Amino acid sequence: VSASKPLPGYAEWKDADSMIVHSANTIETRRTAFGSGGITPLDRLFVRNNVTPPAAAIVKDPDAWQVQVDGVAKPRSFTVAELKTLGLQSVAMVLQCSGNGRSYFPHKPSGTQWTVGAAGCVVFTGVPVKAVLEATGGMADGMEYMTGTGGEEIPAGLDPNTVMVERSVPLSGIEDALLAWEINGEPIPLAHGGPLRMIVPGYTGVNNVKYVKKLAFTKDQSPASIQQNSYRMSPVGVKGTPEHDSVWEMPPKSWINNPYDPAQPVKAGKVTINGVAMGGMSEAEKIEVSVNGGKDWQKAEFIGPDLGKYAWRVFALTVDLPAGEHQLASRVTNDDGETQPEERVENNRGYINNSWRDHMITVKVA
Ligand code: MSS
Repeated sequence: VSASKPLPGYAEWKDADSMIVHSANTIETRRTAFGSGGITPLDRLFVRNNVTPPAAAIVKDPDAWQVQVDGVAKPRSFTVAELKTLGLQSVAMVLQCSGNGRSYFPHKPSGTQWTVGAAGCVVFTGVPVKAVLEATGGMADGMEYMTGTGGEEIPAGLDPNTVMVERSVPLSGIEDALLAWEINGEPIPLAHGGPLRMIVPGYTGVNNVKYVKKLAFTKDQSPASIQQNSYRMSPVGVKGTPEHDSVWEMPPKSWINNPYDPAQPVKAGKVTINGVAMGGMSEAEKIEVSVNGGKDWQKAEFIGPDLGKYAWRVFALTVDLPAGEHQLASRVTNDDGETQPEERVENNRGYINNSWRDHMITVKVA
């Protein structure tokens, strides 16, 4: 069990034993704590804030929270109570930080050294963005992006572009996007972006703007530094700029969660290996496991309910493991025929690591 700091106040309701607290704004789920039911319990879900979250008072009366909608025929603001009259949809989806798996990059990118636990699978409920568009007379002409602005206060005297959490996604992201007020059936707590969050299923964590106070359809991407320079796939050693691809859609990825606990020796004989597999932008279709470091692969089974293309699925495979050391790996293929690669895509800040080799684990069987 690696060293962990105390949970910060806004997240003190988390299950401390299940979390690795890197800092007050970066809290990861332990690899042993995902469970095998497919949905991540809220008290074990990771937290990542780029800046200090707003005061807890904003979730006291969630229905009163207001969001301004711009870049439409009839711009206006809505309370959450009003949004609740416009439509209802739920989506089970992987919420995963762009930097999940960063600690496996050999060049030691700056940023939180996440292993596998800056991810979870949760159910968001809210109103489809398409219904909000309908209620506002449709998108204004010439818009190319959906831009969400976080509700954090900008400290006086600072250039807002350097601090604000404002993210733009291409219009294709709208299809399944929500303005959500519930997570796993509960009002979204402050830690996860209540009272209202912009949800773009299939896109990395940062594109799911918490405490969203403005939803705008825009010609250009946000001028905020978090859009222009951060979350860009720039080469190692090169600072991100708008010329580099923005971190948006997630690729297929899987990893094994059990057997993993270094404190729990595995007994020789039958062992049930299990983990999670996500397809990214299409359904996880096939999952394979290797018990010899990726030399041979065998098909594992998805277990439990299929919660749709944006969710992850738990997989399991029972094998016979003799005494000795074994390297266990998994690799998923999605419905578009895209297979999780052996190698990561190198990039300066260590985003989107889906290398099966980096996520491989070594178990000692006695
Ligand atoms: N939003 C806001 N408003 N703010 C902040 O800071 N962050 C991001 C998202 N959103 C933020 C937001 C990130 S970055 C992430 S991951 C996510 O969120 C997380 O979530 P949770 O709930 O888990 O905490 Mo990376 O890509």
